[in-house]
Amino acid sequence: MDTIVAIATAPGRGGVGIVRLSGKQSVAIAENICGTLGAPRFAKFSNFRDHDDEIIDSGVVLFFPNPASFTGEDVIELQGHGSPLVLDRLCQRAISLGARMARPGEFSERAFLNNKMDLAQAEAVADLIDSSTEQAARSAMRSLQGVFSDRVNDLLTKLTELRMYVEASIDFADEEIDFLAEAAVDEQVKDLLKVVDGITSSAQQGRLLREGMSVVLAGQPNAGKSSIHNQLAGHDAAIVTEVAGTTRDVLREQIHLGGLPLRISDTAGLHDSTDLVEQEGIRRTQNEIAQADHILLVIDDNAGMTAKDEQIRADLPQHIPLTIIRNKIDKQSKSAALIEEQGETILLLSAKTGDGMALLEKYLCDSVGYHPEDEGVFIARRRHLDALARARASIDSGYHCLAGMGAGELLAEELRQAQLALGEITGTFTNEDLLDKIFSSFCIGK
Ligand SMILES: Nc1nc2c(ncn2[C@@H]2O[C@H](COP(=O)(O)OP(=O)(O)O)[C@@H](O)[C@H]2O)c(=O)[nH]1
Ligand SMILES: [Mg+2]
Repeated sequence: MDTIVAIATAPGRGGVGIVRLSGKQSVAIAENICGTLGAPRFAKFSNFRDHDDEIIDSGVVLFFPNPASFTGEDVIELQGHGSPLVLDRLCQRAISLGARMARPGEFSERAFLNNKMDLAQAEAVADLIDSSTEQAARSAMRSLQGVFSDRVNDLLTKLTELRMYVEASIDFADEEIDFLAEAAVDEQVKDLLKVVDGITSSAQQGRLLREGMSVVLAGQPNAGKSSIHNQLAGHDAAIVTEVAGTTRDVLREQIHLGGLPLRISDTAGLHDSTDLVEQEGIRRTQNEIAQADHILLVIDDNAGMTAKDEQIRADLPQHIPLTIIRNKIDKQSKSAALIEEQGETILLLSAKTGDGMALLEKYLCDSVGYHPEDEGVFIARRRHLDALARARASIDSGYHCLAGMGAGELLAEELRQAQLALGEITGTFTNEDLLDKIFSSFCIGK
């Protein structure tokens, strides 16, 4: 394995900047730059020198001998001043001494390969760094500490025990006693399903915390889209006037609802415009809508659902969940409400008075199944949920093999498939492609 080097601190200027080295040659390279190193894990003040002895920077050098380091290899940290130029020079110096530039996520990948953490934990490091709400950061920390992995591993243990029992029973198939029926195996399989469902529901919350949802406000000019946008954002982000066609650019705000990251986009009103600028705004609106998780179609409650509104709705992508907002209820002194009509959700509110905004916020959380009060949620990704779903499908079909035909062999095979799927979460079973895909999405230096 090569010795790798990268700037570990965020790009840009800062009080302190850190260059990190990992690998067999780290110590030799660091000694070349700093002179003698201090005791392991003790800070030592040093000058960082170039090949001609010129001082590049001065700061603290730290040595973490293997295996007690982040990567499990010899790790050196050079903590200097946070100047991108100085940090670059230090990296170049390390490279001239035999290191090579680290690939994105390579430090974390080595930590995984050296069993310092499992795959879900390595991913949690990236998610902790990227988290956009306090709740997301907390749940990333829980995954990092192994809460998610422990639950998956407990399930794996149960699965393995049951599979061993089932396989042993198959070998004794000729005996008088039917072992598969004896030990209430079907009860145990059902129990496994319950455990998978429990983990899945926590993981779903975790994925929501990580990815959030994007909501786009669409509708006719003057329906009150920008007013609702501003209410959600909590400040006057968009210009509101009674002039139709005020909003042309797509305006995006990142907010959160009880920890759920929410990207809201205010857009140009949809209608036939001859104005060149507005036409471009409408084109951009359509792009924005196509990428949304949820569309809020805003209409004027006083005018009701007009033919134009119907036309707009018909033109929207049908696969994206849509909710109708009947705005401006203050004009007729109506109260805010959430109603279901012919399988459609309609929200009555007033962006002017703010009446019904809390209802909208709660509704958005509910619509994706987010429960802000959930304790113990751990961060999770789409690929984890996918693995959980495959594990569940295998266990479920194993259950039917047993219940329907008493087919122990098939149950054992399905349990094995479930084990493989679950193993992908923690990285017990992975392939190089998956690892590449995961770690290459990390930043350099991570
Ligand atoms: N009475 C009342 N007026 C509103 C409400 N929401 C927006 N308006 C007014 O409707 C006009 C258009 O609002 P705006 O948010 O710019 O609509 P947009 O074109 O859809 O973005 C402005 O004059 C707003 O003050 C509401 O809930 N009640
Ligand atoms: Mg507007």
